[in-house]
Amino acid sequence: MSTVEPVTEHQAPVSAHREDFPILARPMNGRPLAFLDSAASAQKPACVIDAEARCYREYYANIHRGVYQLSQRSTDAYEGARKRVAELLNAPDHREVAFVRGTTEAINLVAHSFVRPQLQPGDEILITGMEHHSNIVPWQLICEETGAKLVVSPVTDTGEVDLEDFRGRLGPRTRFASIAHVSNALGTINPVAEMIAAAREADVPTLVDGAQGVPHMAVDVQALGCDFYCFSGHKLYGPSGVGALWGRFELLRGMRPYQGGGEMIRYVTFEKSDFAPPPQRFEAGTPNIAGAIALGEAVDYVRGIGLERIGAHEQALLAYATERLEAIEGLRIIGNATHKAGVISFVLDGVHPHDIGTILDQEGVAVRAGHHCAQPVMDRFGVPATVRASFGLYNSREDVDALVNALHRVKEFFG
Ligand code: C6P
Repeated sequence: MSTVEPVTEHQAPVSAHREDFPILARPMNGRPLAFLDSAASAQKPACVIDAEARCYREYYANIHRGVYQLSQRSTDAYEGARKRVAELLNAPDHREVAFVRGTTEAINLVAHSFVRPQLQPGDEILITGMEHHSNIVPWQLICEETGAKLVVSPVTDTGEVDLEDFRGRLGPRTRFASIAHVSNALGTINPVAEMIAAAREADVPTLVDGAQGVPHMAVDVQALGCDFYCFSGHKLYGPSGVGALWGRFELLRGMRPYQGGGEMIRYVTFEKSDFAPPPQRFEAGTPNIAGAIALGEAVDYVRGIGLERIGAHEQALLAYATERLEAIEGLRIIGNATHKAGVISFVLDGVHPHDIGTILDQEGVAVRAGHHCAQPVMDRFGVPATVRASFGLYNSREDVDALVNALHRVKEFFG
């Protein structure tokens, strides 16, 4: 497998940003906290926490409604956050970004507003075998309602998509393809640009689930060529309960609203309502105003450090962790793709992942143990669950060392 790369001077300062995260200064069971669960949700830097608090303390009011100054200030900050998200994704137009609760809501929105109205019995939706439940269940629901079929391109033994297989499953009945940028359970970085190109050749629109992509790499939706891209704020060092859906304007403009309510209309009578243009059409009701503003701050924060630098730092950690974990007898890494983000899933002979997670916690090491909301991936690899260590910009080799030392304690404990 990978050899250990020295952490270069260029990469070293990234983990120094640990100091930006107040929670990481708090000991866990008397030890420095080794937080290795950023794929579930990342910790928040002080600037993000402060941005949300500042909104509530200094200028909070409902947006798009008030003529008074506070409301105008909130509206400007909220719309400013939308522009930041558009820049993060290199979207051509900020009106193509709708704030949603997160990746899950974004996928449901596209499923119900874009895909479902087009589906006929026998039509197909294509996904891969490594999707998170959020990119499986919404499609199953609309397939059940319409008689369409969910088609799955299986995962290889190394935890990768087989591009030829994926291409081969794009047929005349395929109406949509929805694919993870990065697998949350395996860490695999999918060749999404090639997959999207194949779908475009077959005239099939695409959505990329970027929940695990955006925190680890620079994303350019124009270069990718997809039709929709979505992510969750809480995995990008922003608040929970807010995320973004990007979609091509010409598609968004033709889509029915996902929910009805205030703010998404132009004119309402009891006979008929006229809908607002995107993105307001998809933001019914009062949104997570302070959360969206704080997400804008998180975007500035990661862009200030540089997503390429964050990605390189995590790659170095991944290589180091892979080498150290592989040296542990009885430990098996699940997911050995050539291109991986900072996510390592593994099992240890004779010890249930939940027991491992509990002992690691006692040693101050936070990991996720379970099926990671990706049960088909567990089935594919014949395991009920895995332990998953995932990296953020604040992690360092010390965190990996703490994980490895704690795993030796697990082995001692279980004999
Ligand atoms: N994965 C994990 O521990 P939400 O919950 O809407 O913010 O994100 C859902 C989601 C969708 N796609 C992928 C690839 C994901 O990883 C996630 C969230 C977390 O892996 C929580 S289950």
